[in-house]
Amino acid sequence: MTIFAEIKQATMEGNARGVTNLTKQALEAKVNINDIVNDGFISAMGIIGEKFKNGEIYVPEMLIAARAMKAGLKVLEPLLLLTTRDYIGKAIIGTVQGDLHDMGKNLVSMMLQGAGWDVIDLGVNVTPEKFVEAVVTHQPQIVGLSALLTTTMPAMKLTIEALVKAGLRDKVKVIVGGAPISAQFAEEIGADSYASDAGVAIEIAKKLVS
Ligand code: B1M
Repeated sequence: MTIFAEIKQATMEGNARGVTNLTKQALEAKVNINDIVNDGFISAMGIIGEKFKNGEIYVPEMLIAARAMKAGLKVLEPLLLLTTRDYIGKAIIGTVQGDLHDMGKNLVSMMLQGAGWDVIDLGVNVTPEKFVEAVVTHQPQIVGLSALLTTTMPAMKLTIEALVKAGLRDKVKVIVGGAPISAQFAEEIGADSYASDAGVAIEIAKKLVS
């Protein structure tokens, strides 16, 4: 079994200690961090999501797997946050109202910081009003919205509408992302861009302000 397969297995089993140790081992072996994230954590979450959909596991198992992934991300965090580039700008990020999924958002947040952004992370279940308030307070160039549920996708639209209503829409670039989101949906709701993953979000954020 490769180290990535071992990380994936331990994540699916919700073995946080195992994930921590294996992630440390992988770093010592100088493997690519993106491979740990994609082939280990995200791949595990894909299978967990499928099992949940098929009724093979329930919310507690999904939560335990998520905690194991969090433990692994904690090991990677110092490296992801390590800024190797010059300051680019300020970004606000949050998971939209009604949605509690935060791992993709956290990954985007960490990678933005690592790429030279000052990131204000508003957390999960963020109301449109809270996004507006944060834009007024922090004056970012980028607003990042994350949603993992089809039922919370409309909250992205409501957030953009709240920015329009507050007269702030042309002061920021809005990036949306999350498993159910698409480029077409981004266009429909008036976002500036859609990012399929954290790496793409970093590239797009830079392009949008340059
Ligand atoms: Co939930 N959940 N969940 N869940 N959960 C999904 C999303 C689901 C697809 C599972 C399934 O049925 N197959 C399903 C949604 C179905 C749908 O809407 N079509 C689902 C459901 C139904 C639910 C509940 C309703 C279950 C219930 O209670 N009956 C409930 C809702 C709670 C709520 O939010 N109100 C719920 C709860 C939970 C837990 C709390 C148990 C837990 C979350 C823990 C946490 O986040 N702290 C959880 C988990 C773990 C999942 C799955 C298994 C994994 C999500 C994850 O962390 N992936 C998920 C299945 C799946 O996604 N395959 C599922 C890893 C993460 C790194 O990937 O977030 O996709 P992701 O981020 C990616 C990209 O999407 C992108 O970049 C990242 C990769 O680099 N990205 C962005 C994300 N945000 C971005 C923002 C950007 C740019 C890119 O710019 C700003």
